[in-house]
Amino acid sequence: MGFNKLINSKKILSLLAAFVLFGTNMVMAQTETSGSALPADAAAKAAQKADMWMGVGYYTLLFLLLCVAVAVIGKILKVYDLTLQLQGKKGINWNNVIGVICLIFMVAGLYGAYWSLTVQGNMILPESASEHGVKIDFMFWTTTIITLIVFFITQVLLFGFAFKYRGSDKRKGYYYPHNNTIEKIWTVIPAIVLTILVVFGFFTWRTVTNTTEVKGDINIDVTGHQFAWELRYPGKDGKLGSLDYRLYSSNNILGVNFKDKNSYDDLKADTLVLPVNRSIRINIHAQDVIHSFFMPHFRVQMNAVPGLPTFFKFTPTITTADMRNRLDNPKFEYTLYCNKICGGGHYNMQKPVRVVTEAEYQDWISKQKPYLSEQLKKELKLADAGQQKSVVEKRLALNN
Ligand SMILES: [Cu+2]
Repeated sequence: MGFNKLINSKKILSLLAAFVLFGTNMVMAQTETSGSALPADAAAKAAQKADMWMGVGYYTLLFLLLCVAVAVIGKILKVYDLTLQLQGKKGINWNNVIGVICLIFMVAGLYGAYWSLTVQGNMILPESASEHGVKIDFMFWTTTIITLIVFFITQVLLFGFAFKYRGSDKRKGYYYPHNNTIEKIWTVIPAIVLTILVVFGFFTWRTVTNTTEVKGDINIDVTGHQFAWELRYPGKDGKLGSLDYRLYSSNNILGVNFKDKNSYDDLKADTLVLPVNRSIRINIHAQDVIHSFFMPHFRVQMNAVPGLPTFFKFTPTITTADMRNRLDNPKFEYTLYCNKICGGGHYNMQKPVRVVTEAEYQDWISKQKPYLSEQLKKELKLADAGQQKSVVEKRLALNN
């Protein structure tokens, strides 16, 4: 192969592209670590990230090396085969070689699948901590078991047949191009199974999301922006004031509309605290790009779309303390994540979630600060905080 031909080869070019890509990633990871002003925590995180990319690069190179080794062994066998033939001996039986490789591949592949299921399967989420999550888990396991059975049968048939009916001088291949009955069977059966799974999923999703407003619902507003979640709880009236993005300011980052008197006692919170066994309605907003409200332990996920408020209703069933006991992990915390890759700080868009008893919840909520802060009152040209509520209300109305 001439040099020009080598350079023109698509394989060589894609290999080079892969090297360049990994090289850039490693360099980027390293420049991030080299920042000296980073706090210890961030530096540790950056180092971890660099390690991860080094790991990816290492395994990719190892894989490429393995490919080269296999190719070299193949060439050596080919030369050996040709030498045998030159000496007038019977060459290597390639049908047997390929047949055995198929069997090895099947055993190694099935073991790989088993390993993945047992080792990585251990990292799966614990039991659902919400009422509807049990239904979603049931659907998940039904799909997993059906696909596992199909996977096992098809892989064994595929590689087993390739081995059993490998080329041989003793028999001749039977030309069998088409059979309508077989075509019908392998079209109709998967179609029925998939339809059942899809309809099952459709009805499960319907029962999860087709909810009506109930009086006892706890309404919580969650707003996503790059890169944090903001929480707003209703005050004693149990109602949240409306939002208007045009009212946004540095002191009113949610753009709460203070013309709406329901907003006066709204509360600000740092942690999403939920009372157990109560129906929770999360109203989901976004201020810049699409985020996604994701609480995997509760099997809750809903996109946060700018200009289009969404909501998710669910009932948490296991308190944080209870879950810690069940998992035998005193440090366990439920977490709220963003599940849309919304920008550079996406990975850090998290909030702790605590599920507590009703009494603990009442105690916690009584300690939360009002959203209508002193600065905000000044900004809205309101009188001192000591004023009577009725006066505040009048002035609010005037100033809006
Ligand atoms: Cu996000």
